[in-house]
Amino acid sequence: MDPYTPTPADRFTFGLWTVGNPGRDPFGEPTRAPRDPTHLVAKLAELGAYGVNLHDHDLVPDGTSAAERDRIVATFKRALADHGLVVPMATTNLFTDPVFKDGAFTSADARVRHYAIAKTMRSMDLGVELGAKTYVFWGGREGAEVDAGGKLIDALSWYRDALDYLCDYAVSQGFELRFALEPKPNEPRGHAFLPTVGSALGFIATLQQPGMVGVNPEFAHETMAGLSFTHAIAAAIDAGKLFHVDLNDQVMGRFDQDLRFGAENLKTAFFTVMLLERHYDGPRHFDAHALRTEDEDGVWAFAAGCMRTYKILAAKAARFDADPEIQAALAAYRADDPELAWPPRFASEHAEALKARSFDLPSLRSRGPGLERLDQLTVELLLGER
Ligand code: GLT
Ligand code: MN
Ligand code: MN
Repeated sequence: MDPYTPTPADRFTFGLWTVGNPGRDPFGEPTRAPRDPTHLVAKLAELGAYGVNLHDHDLVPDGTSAAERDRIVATFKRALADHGLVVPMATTNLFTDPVFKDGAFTSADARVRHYAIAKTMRSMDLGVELGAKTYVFWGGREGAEVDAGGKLIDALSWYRDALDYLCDYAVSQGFELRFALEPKPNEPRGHAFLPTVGSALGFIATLQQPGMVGVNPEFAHETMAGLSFTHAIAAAIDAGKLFHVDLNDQVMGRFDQDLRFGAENLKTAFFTVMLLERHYDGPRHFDAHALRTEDEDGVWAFAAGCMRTYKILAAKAARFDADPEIQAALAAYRADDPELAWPPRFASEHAEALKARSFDLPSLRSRGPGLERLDQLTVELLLGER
């Protein structure tokens, strides 16, 4: 069998909104017909995916009666069971309904803030009913264009109050849910609140139950902010907060493109996969969609491509670890000194001795660490020459 054919053991997931994306953009009508969630489940299973994620409104349109909701959910559950797919993550659509035009948890209107919390609780109930263990918060409309509204500080505290409330709700229901905040710098708002992984990590520490809350970094979003996605997930891993991940691709400085994973920044994708393979055991979620030019065949080529590229890069990462020349270059780069134990343990005598120590600065200044060669070896490995 082709070693790059995905299987559920790879834990690849897609959102209903990703493979179901009809190709609408702000300037043009949809280019593809809407597809039934049960059809998407069957196709994803056929391609070797592990699971499917959803917003409340991807499955149950807002305003659906309780009886109709139960019928839709039962049909969806049957499709999941028939095709062996799970729902590891769920989230709330707090951005499409015009009621959220100036924010959901951060709306200046307290009635909207309460409605957003109510909608989220109903959506959490649905997600948990379907088996979700991670609950994502992408604050699509949490932001501003007009700072004369004066809500910058209030908005953060309203956001905090809402998350604290929802943590309490999850605990009160006995839900085994972890929350994952998904940052984005802008779009659809001019300026989004919690624009980057770093800002979300700082904010989480201010919550009442910080242990329940982590991040869901998205490749495209950090890239839009001009930041490195690999560096962002490294920071999340270091903080013990990488609860979920949204893989896709993006040209820096553009609108949110949500391109096929690996379509644009292959090297960043490679180092991302390397970090994930070493430090992350959750689902690999592709939050991307086929280009608007594509028909349904293009959608499935896109989905298969995301997973296949991930697996190829994972195999390359294993090769990187096994390549003697690369490993020798790495060992040469990371210099140690037997006289200098790391981490240094503070003691007054140690500090005095360290201040008094003489370092061979001319040789440290002139040492070439070999990064050009190491990088070239990496490029050749990615190009299939090693
Ligand atoms: C929306 C957004 C994504 C979020 C999804 C979850 S919805 O498509 O562009 O980045 O992850 O709300
Ligand atoms: Mn995106
Ligand atoms: Mn996303």
